Amino acid sequence: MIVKEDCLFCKIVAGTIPSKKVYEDEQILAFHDITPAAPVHVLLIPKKHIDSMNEVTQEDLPVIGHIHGVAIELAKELGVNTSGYRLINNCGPDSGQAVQHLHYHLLGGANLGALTG
Ligand code: D5M
Repeated sequence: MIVKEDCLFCKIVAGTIPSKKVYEDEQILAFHDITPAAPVHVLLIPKKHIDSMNEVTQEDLPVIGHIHGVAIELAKELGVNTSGYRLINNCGPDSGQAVQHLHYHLLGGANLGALTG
């Protein structure tokens, strides 16, 4: 497993920084965001350290698909599948990516507004 020593989310994966886990398996972890932007705000990450979407390789694509599948299941479990939700990845400076470990935000539980227009 690729781990980056000074990475916040690698420390969450290792358990040296606590998190409120909602899902975990060998490949991925999902936990509540510490500064929720919506009533439901969960982060889904690969356990393998990947800096951002830009560093995703062909061999990482199955885990990206797996994250997507688990996000669909968590949306059901957290009761937002019918009301609606958003799955977001921030990549790079213009997106506001603050943590350099690939992650997806699952947001719901309120009207999130239009992303554009
Ligand atoms: O989003 C990074 C997200 O990471 C941001 O919404 C806060 C969240 N965050 C930061 N530290 C923690 C800890 N310790 N637990 C849970 N969530 C955390 P970005 O897309 O990089 O802007």
